[in-house]
Amino acid sequence: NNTFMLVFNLHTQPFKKGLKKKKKKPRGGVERGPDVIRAAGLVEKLQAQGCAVKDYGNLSFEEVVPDEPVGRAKRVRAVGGANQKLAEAVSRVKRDGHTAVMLGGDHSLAIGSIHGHAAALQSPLGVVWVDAHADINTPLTSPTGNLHGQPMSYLIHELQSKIPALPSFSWVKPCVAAKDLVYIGLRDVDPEEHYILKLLDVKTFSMTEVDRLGIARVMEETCDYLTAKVKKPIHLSYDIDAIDPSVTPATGTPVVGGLSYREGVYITEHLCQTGLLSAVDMVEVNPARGRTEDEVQSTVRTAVDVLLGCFGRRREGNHPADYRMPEP
Ligand code: B3U
Ligand code: MN
Ligand code: MN
Repeated sequence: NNTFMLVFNLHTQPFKKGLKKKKKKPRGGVERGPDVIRAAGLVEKLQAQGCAVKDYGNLSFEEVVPDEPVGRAKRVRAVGGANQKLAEAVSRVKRDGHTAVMLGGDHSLAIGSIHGHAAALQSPLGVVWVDAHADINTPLTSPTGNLHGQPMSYLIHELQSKIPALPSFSWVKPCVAAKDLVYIGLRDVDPEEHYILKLLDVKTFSMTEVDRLGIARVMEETCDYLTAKVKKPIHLSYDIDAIDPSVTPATGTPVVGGLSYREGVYITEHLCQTGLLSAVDMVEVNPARGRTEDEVQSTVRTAVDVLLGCFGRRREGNHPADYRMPEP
């Protein structure tokens, strides 16, 4: 049960000046996610449940100046270069046979994370994308130009003819088939993204399906769908904004009507039991977006619990396999 942890603290949106001014104490942006998740005891808690953990620390990235928008796409060179570095690191961890955990940072890190994961495997990958958003805009459909709304578009084979050449992105090769992707938690999808999802017949469990089927059925169907032919290793890309903002408010783009804490954790308990979980991203925890310390703590604690669920924690209780009762 080896957990090897990688951290990626890239943020694609510059820290907003207006936000900074309003706050008495600026607390940093989404790049501080990994450190607050560590401070909440992630490593120690994983070790306590029997995982061997190596914290690789924060990957460091050079600021690219200038990094002028390409069309509407922002911070392309910085994000491209940083993801190339991340992909190589993830590949190494996977080739050594470990499970990789990537802490964000924003969801653009999935480009390097999934790319590196796929490169290390000789077989195809299944991707479970848990998010309020589909993050499948191409640079040309994106209404915002934010790369964290686009990562899946770079990775899907079927979209390649729609992706323009971007500086620092030439290393990115599509590595996921549309049929090997499942979304859970969607409720804020752009019209262009909805078109793409329908065009490619991507499997989606929006909040409507979570309401209709219940999370247990959603997870059964997700795993049946991904493993119907062959048991593929699973990459879980978990955006904390999939969970309802009443539970995880400290995130960049909260959307009402999300997963409950219990549904959010159930997803990981179920995936863990398949034995196929091969890499996990935990992204978009942004301590600066919590209005109170309680909001930050609730968000961070939930992110930690989601990750613990990925590595064997069960709510029924847990005990080590070698536990022996004390004899009188
Ligand atoms: N779909 C919009 C909004 C968005 C996506 N992901 C987040 N926000 N976090 C976009 O920018 O592509
Ligand atoms: Mn996302
Ligand atoms: Mn999101």
